[in-house]
Formats: sequence, C-alpha cells, structure tokens
Amino acid sequence: MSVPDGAYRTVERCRICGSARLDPVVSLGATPLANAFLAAERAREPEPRFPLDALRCARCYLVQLGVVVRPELMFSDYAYSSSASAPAVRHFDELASEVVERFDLAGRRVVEVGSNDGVLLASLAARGARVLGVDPAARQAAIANARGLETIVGYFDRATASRVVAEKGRARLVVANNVLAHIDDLHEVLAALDALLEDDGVFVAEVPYVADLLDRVEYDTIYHEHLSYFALTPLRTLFSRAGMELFDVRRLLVHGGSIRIYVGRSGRRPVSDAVPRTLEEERASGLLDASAYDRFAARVWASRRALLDLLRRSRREGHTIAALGATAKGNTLLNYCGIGPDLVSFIADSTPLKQGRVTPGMHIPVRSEEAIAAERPDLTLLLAWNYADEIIGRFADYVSGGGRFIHPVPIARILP
Ligand code: DWN
Repeated sequence: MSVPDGAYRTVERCRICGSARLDPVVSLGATPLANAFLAAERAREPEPRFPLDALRCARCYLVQLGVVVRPELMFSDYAYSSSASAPAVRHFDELASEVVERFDLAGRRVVEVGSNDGVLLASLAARGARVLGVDPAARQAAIANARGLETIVGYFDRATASRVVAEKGRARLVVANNVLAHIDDLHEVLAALDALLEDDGVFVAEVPYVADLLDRVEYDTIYHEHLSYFALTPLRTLFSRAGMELFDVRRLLVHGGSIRIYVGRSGRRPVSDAVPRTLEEERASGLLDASAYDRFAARVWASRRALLDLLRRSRREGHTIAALGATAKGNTLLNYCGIGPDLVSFIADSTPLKQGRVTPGMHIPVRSEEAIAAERPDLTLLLAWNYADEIIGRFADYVSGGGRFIHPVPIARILP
C-alpha cells in the first residue's frame, strides 16, 4: 500500500552533525511499522510500508535510518509495554537502585522520558525520588497514572520542559531508556534537557549499542522506531554541541547489547576512564571504518539464508514451528525474511495488548504464552532472543518434553 502524503520524510542530512555524506549500510526492503499489530479482522486491509534502509554518516559516524516516519503514526496506538518482560522489570529496578544511591535522589525531582507504563518510575518512587513521566503513548501513560505514577502524555521538547519547570521545578536527574534512538530532533531534546536539569543535574540514558548490532548481526533491531544506532563517538559530538559531556559509560547485555551513558554539564563532574577507553575501543576495533559496514551487509544476507534454510528444512521434515515474543525486531526479521504462517504457525507473547492480533506484514497470529504448552510445537523461534536465557529457563517443561528453540542471529541455531 502506498503511504499517506506526509507520512514520512527522507533523511538528507545527519541528525547530529548535519553532514550530507550519508553512505548506505544495508537495505531491508519496504516494511510495515514494527509495532503495528493488526486486529485479526483487519488483516485484509492494506498496510502502509516504508523504506527500511540504514545509512552511516561519513563525518560523525552516526548510523541512522534513511527515512523518518511521523512519530504519531508509530506511538499513538503503541503495543509495547515494558512491564510485559520480567527481566526488563528487574533491570530497571537495578538501575533505580544505582542512580538513587549514586546521585542522592531521595526527595529529589526525577523525570523519566519515555516512561511507558511506569516500570522504572515505580522503582525510583519506591526509593524516595519525586518522579514524573513523559511519554507519547497514551495507553501506557494511562496505566502509569492509574498506578499513581504521574505521567504527561506527550513528547519531550522545550515546551514540555518549560511546563515541568514551572509546575514541578528543575530536575536532579532525567533518565531516558531506549528513547534517544526514537528521537529525530536530538538537538531539541538536548535544549529541553538544558532547561530542565539543575546546574549539576545528570542525564542517564540507555541505548542499543551499534558495536553489538554489528558484532552479532542484530539486523532485526533495525526498524522505523529506531531512527539512530549509536556509538559513543557520535554521542560525544552530540552532547559537546550542547555544552554537555559524557562523564561515564557502561556496557550492558540488555536488548542485544546496550550502553548506559551518564551526562552532565561540561566540567561539572570527573570523567571516568571508561569514557576515553570506550572511545579508543571504537576507533581501534574498526567501528568507525566504512569497511565494517560493508561486511555487516553481507553477514545480514547470510543470516537470512541460514534461518530460512533451517525453517524450510524443519518443515519439510514434518516439524511444527511456532515463535515466542511478538517483538518489534521480530517483525523486521519476519518481513525481511518473508516468514509467514506457512513456516511459523503462531507467536506466543505475554503482552495482553498483542494477544489476539496478527503481526504487521506477515499476519502471524499472536497468542498467549500458554499456547506453547497447549500446542507443544517441535521448534519455537525466539523472536525475543534478547531474553533467551530467561525464556529457556522458564520453559524447562517444554524442553524436557523434547521442544527446542531457534535463536536466529547471528546465525540460526537450535537451543539448548
Ligand atoms: O526500543 C524498544 C524496545 C525497548 O522494546 C521499542 N522501540 C520496542 C520494543 O522492542 P521489542 O518489541 O523488540 O522489545 P522486547 O523487549 O525484546 O520485547 C519482548 C517481547 O517478548 C514483549 O512483547 C514481551 C514478550 N515476552 C514474552 O512473551 N515472554 C518477553 C519475555 C521476557 C517473556 O518471557
């Protein structure tokens, strides 16, 4: 289906440095929006598809999509709920514990950008922080507000920041997990940060790490919500232009590999050795070199071929196949590989919002997790592979009964 006028814009210049030297990295075709799960009765309606191409800025090295889809098309009817993944709830509780202690947040104002259904807000509030969420997804914000976790429905920009300062005062901490990648005008968000943060305030953010994306061929994490794919080097450029500096960084396993960055106004805080060490690692590893991205494109095609070979061979041998985790990344994988109900009969997922719907593009039905025990498929494709250990552990009965999982990237393999 052709897309409505104005549904997206083509990226002509890098969103961090403004360079027009944007080199192609990989093209994954034209795909529907990754979280646009359809009610089953709407599966025959045409679905808008958008070009899914990753580019690389030759000047500041930011990897970014070639188009920007209007955010309201992606987030107004949003299906993703942070609380649907138990490991994510634990991860955010650990983050809350760290930042409350490290930055003395008890009794202090903390604002979370992209607070979803309030998972992190709840952990921060439980430790005495005075929390406020900002999120454009009205359904998830309503869940947070119903839990007493005040959440503004909207996007984080200078207008929102000014409103918060006027009503609540400036913030000691602003936190944004899996948000920066979704933001087109990063300079606007940094201006909003500057307005909202106390003089020695801190910004903490988690973003998927492009080094892990390349190393593990995590091409499925490329979808229209994710406009940018960050390395620390372009992030340093971004923050320095706003008079801010990275003073610490940690590598994380979440979401296939992420980095947690700690940012303050320049000169306000001692800079950890982890920052120059990570920047040097990015240079020495070749992450900033164009050749790394040429190799990545070839490995994506090999990954696609290996997965299709495994699925088709398994079906020819009479094996039944389902999937677990109706993930956004799963929809990139399914659409790019052309995997439909003929290969994968259903997807089990713990998110009530997704159950009973079908996936965008390939229209695979989403059912509750109980469907795995009920149907006992021979193989289950892990579309939530970032939680593989947790899921395989929770499905021990399925495994002891002979069930096996398929981990799709970098190369499809059977687990355990
Ligand atoms: O950046 C984003 C990340 C944080 O979340 C968003 N733009 C979109 C979304 O991406 P995703 O859908 O690929 O994220 P997850 O966290 O990998 O999704 C996990 C999915 O798997 C959820 O729908 C819940 C489901 N799940 C499950 O059914 N059983 C998860 C676990 C751990 C389980 O045991």
